Amino acid sequence: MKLGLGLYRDLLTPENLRFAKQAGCTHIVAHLPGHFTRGDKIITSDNAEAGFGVSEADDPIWSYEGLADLKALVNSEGLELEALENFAPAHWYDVLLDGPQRDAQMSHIKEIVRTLGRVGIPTMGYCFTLAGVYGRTEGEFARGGARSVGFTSPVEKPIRGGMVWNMVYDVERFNRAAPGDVVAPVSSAEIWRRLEGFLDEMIPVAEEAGVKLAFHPDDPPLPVLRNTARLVTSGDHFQQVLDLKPSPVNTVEFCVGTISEMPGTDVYETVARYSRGGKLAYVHLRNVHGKAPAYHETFVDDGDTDMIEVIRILHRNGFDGVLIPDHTPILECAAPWHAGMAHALGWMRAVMTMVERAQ
Ligand SMILES: [Mn+2]
Repeated sequence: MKLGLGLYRDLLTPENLRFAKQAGCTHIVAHLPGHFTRGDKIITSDNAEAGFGVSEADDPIWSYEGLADLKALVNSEGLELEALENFAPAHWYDVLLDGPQRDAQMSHIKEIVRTLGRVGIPTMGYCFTLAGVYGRTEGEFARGGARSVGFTSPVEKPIRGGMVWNMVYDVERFNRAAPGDVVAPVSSAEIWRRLEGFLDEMIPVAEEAGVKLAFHPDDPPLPVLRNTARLVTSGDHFQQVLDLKPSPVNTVEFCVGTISEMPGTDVYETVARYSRGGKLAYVHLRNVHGKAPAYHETFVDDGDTDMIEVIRILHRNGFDGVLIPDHTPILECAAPWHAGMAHALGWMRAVMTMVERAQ
């Protein structure tokens, strides 16, 4: 197993790459859409009306040159670029919403996947969701009053026009805010139909490009959020995604935190089932206390799930991919995000080594 760090767009700097290397990482996952940092603060929750902010379509980092430069930067610090995490909502909002620009946007994101293949980035993570990571609050929820994010049945307003995936893709339309301009309710059958259409077109492109498409489950894992149905909200649902379009490149971005939030799902059985099948592209390790619709995020060693057992199962089943911390509570000090990540990375490195030596 390999240790990685996920870095948001604004954190992809030589200094942060060296931080990852120094903390024992060998791999990087780059989360490109949006600016999840503001100055030295990481945006961990989305209490603002506009969610995680504006999604930009024309960021040059998505070009061949942009991604080749990014890979070269990561490599120059002695690390591998394992995956990109998430298309920008501005690239594919009408794929998610089944809108008039769907086909043009499919062509664009197919081109992005081909570019990953040309540059040599093995994995494209994606999250096929309309409401996205909506409704979390931030508070002193973790051990010792450390700040983390939580979810406790927030008021669910319909999604305003110009928004999807909890980001704004059309600022003008979003600001105009005509009362009836909202995303109409979407049924479970309809969102599965849209995913199937996406996979039918995208999997052959990914196969040809040699890029794994990795599906992230819905976080929070509620069957419906903001009137829109969601796809993978229990451990059984991953298999439905894999069965829609069987292929070596139809894989899972396995978020143990989200799985821990799923009511009625056995985390260890779910980890065992999917890691046995070799369908995990990479793993998000994160712990929580509680289940949807009421939970909060904890330090990796301090939630409801025994993450040592999770790592043991992954190892026993031959998982040899990358584990990243996902998000963590922040530590009260001069470098809150870095300290939170260093704590998680050190803990993970130790457990991975322990489990691998125990054989
Ligand atoms: Mn995750």
